[in-house]
Amino acid sequence: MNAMYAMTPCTLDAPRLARLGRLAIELPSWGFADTGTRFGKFLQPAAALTLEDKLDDAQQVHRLTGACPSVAIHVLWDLVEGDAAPLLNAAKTRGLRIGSINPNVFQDQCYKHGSITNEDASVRRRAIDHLLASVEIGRAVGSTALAPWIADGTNYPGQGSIVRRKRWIMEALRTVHDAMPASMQLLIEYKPFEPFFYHTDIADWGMAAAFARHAGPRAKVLVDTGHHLLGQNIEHVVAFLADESMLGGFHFNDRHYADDDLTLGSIDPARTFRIFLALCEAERASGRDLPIEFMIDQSHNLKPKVEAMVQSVVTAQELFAKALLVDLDALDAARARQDIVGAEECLKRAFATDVRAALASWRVSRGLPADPLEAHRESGYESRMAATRLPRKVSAGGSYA
Ligand code: PSV
Ligand code: MN
Repeated sequence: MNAMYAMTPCTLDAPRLARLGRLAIELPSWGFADTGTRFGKFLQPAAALTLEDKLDDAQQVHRLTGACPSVAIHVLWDLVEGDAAPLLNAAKTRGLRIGSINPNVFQDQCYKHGSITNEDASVRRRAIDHLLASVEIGRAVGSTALAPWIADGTNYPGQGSIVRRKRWIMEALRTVHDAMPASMQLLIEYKPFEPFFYHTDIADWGMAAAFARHAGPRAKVLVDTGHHLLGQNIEHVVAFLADESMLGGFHFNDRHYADDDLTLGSIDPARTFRIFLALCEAERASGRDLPIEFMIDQSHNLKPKVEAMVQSVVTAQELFAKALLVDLDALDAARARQDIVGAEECLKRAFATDVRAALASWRVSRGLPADPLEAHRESGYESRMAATRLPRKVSAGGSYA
């Protein structure tokens, strides 16, 4: 082989495995419940009905992978505003932590024309009050992140004053930021379209970063990997935000067209690998693990939900492991000599390395199943849950025929 391309072998050594072991992935409560498309729901007998069911499912994923100690919750879907003690207890008894609190200012009828951007001051007030109530839930359960998705936007040119709406968002997010305990971060999520189709008030990472900067020092950007226009270079966004100390977290999923909520890495594993590589480079530059929340945001209509989550976690670990394998010194040396092919080969070599056997032994060394997906199937969890949940669903009026 040409000496120029002779690189050190790709091995997952102890520091790399240690870093992998510190990758904690948060599960979304809503990913375990029956959900659908805008055309209908395909129900699953084993899907969760209650918050307790969702936490049971999250516990199963954590038991199998050892990587998912926290669960993101959605206010209104999981609990109403107010007493959060039952939520805290339900998580604790299962050895889990409540992670990000996702307020809900998009489903109530009053938000038809916007929440914190509504022309009606009483609706704006109601939305802010809900965000503040969500902060209180977070405080009560010891959550470290409030993750509001502001779905506001318009469908037609002229429908709203983009500037007035921008200013209302700035005001609202600053109010929320200032109400948060010091231990909490405000993660601002962006999305270019849906549910509105002409303009979205927080359409991209640049707007989210501007809103975050205005809100205060504990406000950062949340990158949902499904929330980009086709062709967006997501790893560039990630590298840029990380270097600006503005990257607060991820909502991981994959997509082919829009916000498809598909299993991480199912469509384009190379992109997820490059996103992880951007993080590895940022971590090397800063000399420490970045304080980022890695969260899954996926809602599966067709795949069994627990399986899809296990698959996503295992895929995240595999792709992070591959990114950790990139020889960053060799990469930098190739860049220094302006060797484009050499640099690209550093990436290709790591991405092509099959890490599955190494990860299987790593899992076993940590007392975990070598193959979490296989262990899940062998456990019979899915059919046990179907047996206990289906009758409850049918008696609640669900139709599974
Ligand atoms: C919106 O598409 C979103 O990504 C937000 O994060 C919501 O909280 C979540 O999906 C709901 O499924
Ligand atoms: Mn999301």
